[in-house]
Amino acid sequence: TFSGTWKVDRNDNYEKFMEQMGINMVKRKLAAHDNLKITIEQNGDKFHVKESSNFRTLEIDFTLGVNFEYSMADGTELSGAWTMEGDMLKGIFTRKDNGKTLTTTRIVQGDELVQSYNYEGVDAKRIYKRG
Ligand code: MYR
Repeated sequence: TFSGTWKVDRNDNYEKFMEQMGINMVKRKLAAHDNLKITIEQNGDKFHVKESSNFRTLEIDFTLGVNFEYSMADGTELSGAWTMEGDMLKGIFTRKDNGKTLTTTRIVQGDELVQSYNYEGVDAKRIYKRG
């Protein structure tokens, strides 16, 4: 289950990913140490996510398979949906500014939540621990 509070512990290739996303160096440096914390509440196919970081706090509601809008911390707007594939959450989002696709997955592995990202050929991960 994804429910619970998760604090980012480490990143893998996240700066390269942000660079591919077009995020400038100053923002990348800040974002690499954003102290991101997410609290996930899952009820069937409905999710409530509280996100907090050095940049902001926000709450997101979504239903599996149903499109919703999400603004990244730098203001880039995405539209897309999460679906469940086995034990994995899979998100396919489209950037509103350029139409390009960002894919992301979440899976619980042991006591960690692993979120992977792909954008235009660059893969990254953020790994969270329960907190
Ligand atoms: C959620 O489930 O937490 C809300 C929806 C998340 C949408 C997709 C996340 C992509 C975030 C990309 C951040 C990349 C920064 C370069």
